[in-house]
Amino acid sequence: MGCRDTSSWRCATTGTATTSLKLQYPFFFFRSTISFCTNTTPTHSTSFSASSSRRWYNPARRLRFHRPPPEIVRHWVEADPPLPYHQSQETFMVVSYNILGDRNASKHRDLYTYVPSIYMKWDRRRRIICRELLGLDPDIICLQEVDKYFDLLNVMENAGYSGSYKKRTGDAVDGCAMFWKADKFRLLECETIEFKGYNLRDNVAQLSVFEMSEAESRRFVVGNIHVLYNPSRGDVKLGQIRSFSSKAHILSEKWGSVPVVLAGDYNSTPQSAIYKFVWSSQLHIMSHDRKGLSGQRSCHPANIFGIKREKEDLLFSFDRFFKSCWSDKEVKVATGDAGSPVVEHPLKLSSSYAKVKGYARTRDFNGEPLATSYHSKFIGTVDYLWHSDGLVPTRVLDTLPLDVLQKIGGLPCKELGSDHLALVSEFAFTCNEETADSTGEGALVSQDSLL
Ligand code: KL2
Repeated sequence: MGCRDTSSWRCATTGTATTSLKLQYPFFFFRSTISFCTNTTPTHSTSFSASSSRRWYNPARRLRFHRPPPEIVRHWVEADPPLPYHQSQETFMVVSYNILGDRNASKHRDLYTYVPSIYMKWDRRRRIICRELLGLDPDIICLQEVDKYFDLLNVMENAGYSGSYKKRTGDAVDGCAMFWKADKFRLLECETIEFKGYNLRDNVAQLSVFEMSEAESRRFVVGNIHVLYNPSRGDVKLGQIRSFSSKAHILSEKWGSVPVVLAGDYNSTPQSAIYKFVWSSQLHIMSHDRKGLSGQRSCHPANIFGIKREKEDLLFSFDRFFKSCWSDKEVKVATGDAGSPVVEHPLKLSSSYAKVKGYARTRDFNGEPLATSYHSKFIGTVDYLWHSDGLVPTRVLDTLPLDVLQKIGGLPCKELGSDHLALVSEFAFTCNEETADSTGEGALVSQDSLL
């Protein structure tokens, strides 16, 4: 485990990305790698100690003004304004992004048949991913499939972030990484989960407790998880999410029942029983086909785009006809108790995107994005930003419509560095109604004082 707390210099990325309805990319200056970024109206000057001493090789050629084509510009959607005394002034923006590990990109090349090789190269993808992240100017970033952590840490530290990393156990080379603005938050505690310790495979998760530097009463837990991929092991997925929620709840209670954000790639779709489990906090597993719990199997691009598939996975067709039963061992993995057919978790969670209405072209009937991931064998939603009571999403960065993705043909592409889209939500703290003042201004109540 490696929580590092550093206070490095900040680049001037403040402003544009968070104030506009559209995602406005700032200007970028490239060298061989992104070493710093700035926007048109820097808010403060900084001493670029390491980099400023080096000369540009050819400044005119190196200077790039980056603007994505209009169809892949993502739009901010604002929450219907809640009553002002229900939310606080302090907000923070969280990103959840599966960045497609370099090893996975080469190991599963069959998933990227329509992607030109240059768009698969890590150096290029890293530049695009960092440019997108820094352009968003988020407060907290939760990444999955990170196998070149120090490449990212280098860029993120230069932009004023601190970071932590947890690699998966076993043979895997990737893991979860979290970055946060070092000057805006104090890291009070961080914890990692190795699911292997619970007989729940080699996946991992991170949990951090933050305090806002300028409002010490504002504390919250952020979790970051990459749930097991295997589409037929819904029992393991349930077990991982159950343990993750339980650990997050314990940390939340420890720091004064503080609110929780659980970001990550859950490898389960919004139509699935696992999704239902996350938002309703419980699931009777016996009424569900064990191998279909995650919903991943009905998301082949050919099915979604209405194109006839030449051949279907034989195993999948077989599974569809024969419902898979539950052994005692699988029940125990899912619920934690071989004698209990009900799996439960302790948090009451809502999904940010489902709470903030988007455009019909980008959302399903739940309000979830139609797709957060797209490659040759899958198009659909598996990434989420869940939050507990105590927080409200004030806006989210809408995803892309299916027809736009279909036109692109597959991710990554020229403009997008991963086979997933970054999910982005801004949160405000909700205020206790009795303690809100009569002017309608949110009262700044310490969570501790409410105990
Ligand atoms: O679905 V993912 O991609 O969240 O985007 O999580 C896993 C998959 C990731 C880490 O295990 O690697 C990808 N077929 C397709 N994708 C796979 C496979 C596979 N057999 N195995 C791993 N991944």
